[in-house]
Amino acid sequence: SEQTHQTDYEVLVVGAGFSGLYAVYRFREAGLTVQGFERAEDVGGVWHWNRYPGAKCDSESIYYNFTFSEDLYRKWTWSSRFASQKEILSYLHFVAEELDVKKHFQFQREVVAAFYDDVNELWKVHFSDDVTVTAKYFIAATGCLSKANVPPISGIDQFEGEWYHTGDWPIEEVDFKDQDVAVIGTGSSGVQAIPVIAKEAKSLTVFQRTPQYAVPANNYVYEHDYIDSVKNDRSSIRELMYSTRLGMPTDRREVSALDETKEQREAVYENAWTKGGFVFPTAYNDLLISEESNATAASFIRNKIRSTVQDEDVAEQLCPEYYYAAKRPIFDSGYYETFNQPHVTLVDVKQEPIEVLTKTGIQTTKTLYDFDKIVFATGYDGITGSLFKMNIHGRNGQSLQEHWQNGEAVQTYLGVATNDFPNFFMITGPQSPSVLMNMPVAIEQHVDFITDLILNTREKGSTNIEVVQAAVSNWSKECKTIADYTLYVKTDSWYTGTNIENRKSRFPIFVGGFPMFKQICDQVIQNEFEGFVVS
Ligand code: NA7
Repeated sequence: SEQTHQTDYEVLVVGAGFSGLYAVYRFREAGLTVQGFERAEDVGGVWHWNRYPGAKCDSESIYYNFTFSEDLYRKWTWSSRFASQKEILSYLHFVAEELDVKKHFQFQREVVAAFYDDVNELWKVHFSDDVTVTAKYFIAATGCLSKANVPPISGIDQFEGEWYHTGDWPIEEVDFKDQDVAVIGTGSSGVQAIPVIAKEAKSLTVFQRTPQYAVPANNYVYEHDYIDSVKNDRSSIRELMYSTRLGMPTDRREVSALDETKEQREAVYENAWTKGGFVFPTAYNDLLISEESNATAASFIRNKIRSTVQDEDVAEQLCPEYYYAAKRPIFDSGYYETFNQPHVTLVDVKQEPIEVLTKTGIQTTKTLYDFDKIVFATGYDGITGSLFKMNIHGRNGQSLQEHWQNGEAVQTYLGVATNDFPNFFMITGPQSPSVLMNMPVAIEQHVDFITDLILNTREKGSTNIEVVQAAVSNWSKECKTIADYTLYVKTDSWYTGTNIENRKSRFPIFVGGFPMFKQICDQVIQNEFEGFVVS
């Protein structure tokens, strides 16, 4: 591509979500020249794109925010326990404003390729508009869920109605009134959208591939007094967040489900069901380790489904079999009840696969369904998809895809860097604990770590940072060793990447929990950033 413009920055950050905003702020405060780039027209990251009806966060809002600044924490007021997409997006606009970082971003600039220049020891980053920018440090603040997965169903172009992906939702409101609507996919996004769309649509047909366990979110409006006390308590809330596995407090009990009687378990699950959110999957400490423990939670939820859904056949079709919470746990607001409404139909695509999209709708092996609108709630090419999309090339022109064998052999050090990609850093990267926890906490820690690393290197009189191959393979082994104890690796999900057709299973996540991860990182810092070399 023609080089029409060239600017040098010390740090180039891609993404203007939680990660990018905080990264740009921290790097600037550290005295580095930094430039951010974002493909959307404004800040927000996933919260900019995920405007589908019912979109909400599953982390409690008082924890789903930055806690590094007293001022910032005090100035923002959350309305309810689980904030809507709209409210979170407003929060991120507020953050950008308060930290005064928007001026460091260029919007509607998408990275199409990036190359490490061995000779000049810098990154050359190419954008979709043919512009190339050079920088010393190249930071991917691109998140884990930014490459939408629209399944390769033929005939999409033929369909004459409107279709949408939940992660790429139009800015203009979509009207479902008097419409025949299809939703394909029943993950967190589908389960949030389905009850809301059902309220508006003339008819709703849900295409389900794998039935899911959904537990009530139990959202409620915060009381003023509560919010006031929270604001006065930032430092202890932050400490609590930093000291829990999920990066936010739950009622996690350090007890095996098998150590209690059936009656005790029922009471525990019933209580967790009422409280809602992450209380349920953390009710016992071995739900993701012991198949037997897991089965107790799974059967409790199946019983709830059977007692909620009136039509017995539909109830059975909605009952999942996989290990509970080994896919991302789902929290709902009236999901199963929706199937009691006469205008809502469930289609099991394992029994009745989708063959093709026609002009008027969806043709399965059994029926042609006509629709005005089709919603793809089909998820993402998670974790590695957002990185591969940038076509990053390290030493000797090797692409990240080649380096990680298309995502099947991901190797990083602490989720932050990989060998042969000098001065390239990832926030919430593969093999970090981020996707299994409350993201903003992980983000603060990752960005702080990278900033310290850069400053430390500078103190040593250098700017070049690389990770040692041995550190990378050790970390990857450690991640795998812990993961192999869990049920995650035995379950198809976007964690394992098997939600994408023809992808072999992998599990690039550190499952030791956040406190252990942070302790390891702090030790690395104390040991003068061991595992990194400065040249
Ligand atoms: P998810 O959780 O990956 O869910 C995607 C859903 O789409 C899931 O039910 C899939 O079934 C289904 N799917 C995917 N491809 C197809 C095809 N080809 N045909 C039919 N159904 C399909 O994505 P979400 O957006 O809901 O949630 C992503 C994360 O956002 C979530 O985990 C939270 O962290 C927030 P499957 O189960 O793979 O059989």
